[in-house]
Amino acid sequence: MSAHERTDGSHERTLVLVKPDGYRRGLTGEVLRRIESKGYKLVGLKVQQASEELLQEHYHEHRHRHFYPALIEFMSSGPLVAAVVEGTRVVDGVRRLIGSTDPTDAEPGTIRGDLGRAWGRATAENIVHGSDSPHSAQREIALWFPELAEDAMHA
Ligand code: DAT
Ligand code: MG
Repeated sequence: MSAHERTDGSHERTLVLVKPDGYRRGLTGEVLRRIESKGYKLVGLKVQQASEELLQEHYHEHRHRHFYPALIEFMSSGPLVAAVVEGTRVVDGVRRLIGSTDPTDAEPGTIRGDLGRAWGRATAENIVHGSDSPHSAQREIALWFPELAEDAMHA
């Protein structure tokens, strides 16, 4: 956590992934548009094919869940877009923009509610990931953007 976060929280950061389904469907711009239009700032952005090793680290907490093998396969199924987004209370704010995990249940108005649906597969394909806490965000940013994690440590 940087000195700025301790005082006013304006430098809070979160990790966003436009998952392979979102990227394939051409929804990257729409997802980022919603996040930017809300007023948050993009501070890191890249397209990449994630390695299984990276995805296993990223989803470590889910490694014993029934959907885990399908989740890793899905997340490996094509390029995705990784972004670091900054702003006061951005972790919570982005989670609210994204909506709940199951895209059928996600409220209309949210990214998953408006753009996602169930496809009857073993893992939910729900377009986007957002870190679930500032602690998770720090861990995930270090995985996906080691160059920015370095910045934060020196800030
Ligand atoms: P979220 O992505 O909303 O933070 P999570 O961290 O609990 O949700 O799970 C990670 C991903 O795993 C989620 O985006 C989709 C998939 N997933 C989670 N729970 C699932 C379930 N019960 N059935 C199928 N896929 C699931
Ligand atoms: Mg999660």
